[in-house]
Amino acid sequence: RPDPRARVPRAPAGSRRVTPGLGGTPRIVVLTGAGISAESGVPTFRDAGGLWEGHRVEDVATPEAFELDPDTVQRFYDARRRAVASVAPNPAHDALAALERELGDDLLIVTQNIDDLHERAGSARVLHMHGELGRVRCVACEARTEAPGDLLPGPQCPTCGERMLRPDVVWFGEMPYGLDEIDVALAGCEAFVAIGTSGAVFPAAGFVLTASAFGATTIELNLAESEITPFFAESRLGPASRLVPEWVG
Ligand code: BV8
Repeated sequence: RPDPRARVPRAPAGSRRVTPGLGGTPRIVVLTGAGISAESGVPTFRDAGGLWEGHRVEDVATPEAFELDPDTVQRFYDARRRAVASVAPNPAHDALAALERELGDDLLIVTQNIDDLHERAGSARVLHMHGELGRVRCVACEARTEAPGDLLPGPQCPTCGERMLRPDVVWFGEMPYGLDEIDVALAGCEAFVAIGTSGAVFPAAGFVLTASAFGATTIELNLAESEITPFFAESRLGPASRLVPEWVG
């Protein structure tokens, strides 16, 4: 397992880098993972034993898999898109939306999840670093648009008309979205809170070390100990639907 410390830029003691011109950075950065959606009925990667519809995520969530067997990958994401449409946000999503109504831009939610449960709970400032099930990207013209429904039948790109749409999600080996904005937020925040993530996937797994290197306090809310529990100042164990409303207070 890679040591996350190996990937974290060392912050000079006492430095708090804030890029000028980006205005105020959020006071609180929340990182959510599959665990925050578990009680809504969206299976997590780890609890499903890493298997989705009988596939290992690493075997279908890669550009190579899409190259080799696009129909299986499209079917995998069409099934997940339909499943997410039939579930609802839980009290953990609702509590974060209430917190945003109170804090506004002082709160940034960075989510690894590709579902839209934060938005459906009312959160507006959500950075989907691994993309979104509800959006597609055209392989021909790179346009990113709303998903027109299932991709297996091969619908046309609304921008260029080509029938080369793929899910707008970040696969293993692809560059996550928003890393510059996340980097600035981690350097300037006062608190970093991770909710329902195993810390198994990078670069998200290293965010706690960056935030604490810049002096933020760090809290983990998780059902069980994770790979990154040791790097948090505080770790609270329990279901997100109870821990998050308690933390928001
Ligand atoms: C990249 C979208 C280059 C698709 C996803 C060594 C070092 C560094 C990197 C690597 C390395 N080896 C390989 C890599 C690269 C790789 C990686 O990290 N691989 C892993 C397997 C080692 N990373 C990448 O490829 C990333 N890109 O590195 O680009 C780069 C380099 C440097 C800097 C920048 C870029 C891209 C990774 C994105 C992959 N796409 N999703 C899709 O969803 O289909 S990742 C996918 O898996 C999810 O999005 C999520 O991020 C991850 C699963 O993690 P979790 O969300 O944490 O979910 P999990 O099931 O694991 O855990 C659930 C947790 O919830 C548990 O802790 C459980 O206890 C808890 N829980 C359960 N129920 C509850 C609960 N908690 C509270 N309440 C409950 N009720």
